[in-house]
Amino acid sequence: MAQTPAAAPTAAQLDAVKSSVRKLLHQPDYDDGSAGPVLVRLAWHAAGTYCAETNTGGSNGAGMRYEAEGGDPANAGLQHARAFLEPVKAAHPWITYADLWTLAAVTAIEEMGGPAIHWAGDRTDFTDESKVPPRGRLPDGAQGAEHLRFIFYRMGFSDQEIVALSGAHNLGRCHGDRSGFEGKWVNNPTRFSNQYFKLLLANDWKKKTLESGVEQFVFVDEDLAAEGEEEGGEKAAELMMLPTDMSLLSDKAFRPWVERYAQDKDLFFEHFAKVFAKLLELGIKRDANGNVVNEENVEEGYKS
Ligand code: ZEM
Repeated sequence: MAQTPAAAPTAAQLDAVKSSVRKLLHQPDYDDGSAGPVLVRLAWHAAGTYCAETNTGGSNGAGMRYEAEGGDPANAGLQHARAFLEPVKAAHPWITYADLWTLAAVTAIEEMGGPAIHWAGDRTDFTDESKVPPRGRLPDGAQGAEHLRFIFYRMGFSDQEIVALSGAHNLGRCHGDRSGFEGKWVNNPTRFSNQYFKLLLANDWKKKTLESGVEQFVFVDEDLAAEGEEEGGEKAAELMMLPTDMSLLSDKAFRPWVERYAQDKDLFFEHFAKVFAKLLELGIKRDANGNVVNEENVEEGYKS
């Protein structure tokens, strides 16, 4: 049986969930002090399995609760995001995990200074592993533009949308024990901005091979390095880019969007809000009232 709450939630119930999410964002002992970035990544990886051709994967189901999806090496570290949200789920048991994960991401982005993002609910949770999408559908940061198109065209995104979505790397960091890559893209990784695009263009990124053999691109901010010398300054001042991030610079169709988003924060916010809302709707089919239509990849929904 699907988890079927008795009725569609009221606006007040949704506000209560958002308020609970806001309260847990401040995490002084975790990473850069915020649960926000990893919550955003959780929603992205939940949705980013979508395949338009087969209409499989997508933000419905919350399949990462199961080993088949949650244990995918591509999802390493996202158990922290799920654990942060457990008390919210306990306090608001009516909401499905699939709705909670996506709502938490838009709440976090807004709270970190980003744009308001349209969100609609009514997602349902899988009750077993049978509908979990196959592994291997998420992007590999070690690759380039061709790979990005292969992955994101499968979901139905355009070149412009790929660049806008990549701007999420304003947030958070890479963890050696999760992805193999190390470090953050921007100096203030808990503040949503277009800094990622500015840094991509402004700096002379140099290839660096980590001890593990993983290759990424780095830039050392000399001023910050001098300031922080006593506390191991060089590392604190080092920013990074993935090979896929660098491909946005070298690709003829991607680069103009990097330039526009670097110059125009408002345009980036507008485009990001639109494309992130689209991401969260992948795999969700709605009727004229906005209610989810039950399909193969969907459990029975709210009874409204
Ligand atoms: Zn990310 N991402 N991502 N991304 N991502 C990481 C971290 C974060 C790629 C990727 O390989 C990686 C999008 C697109 C792409 C976030 C959001 C979004 C990390 C580091 C890697 C390796 C993971 C770790 O070690 O913890 C690739 C190749 C992408 C293709 C373009 C999109 C789209 C995103 C949202 C819209 C966020 C917020 C993080 C930071 C997570 C954290 O824990 O701090």
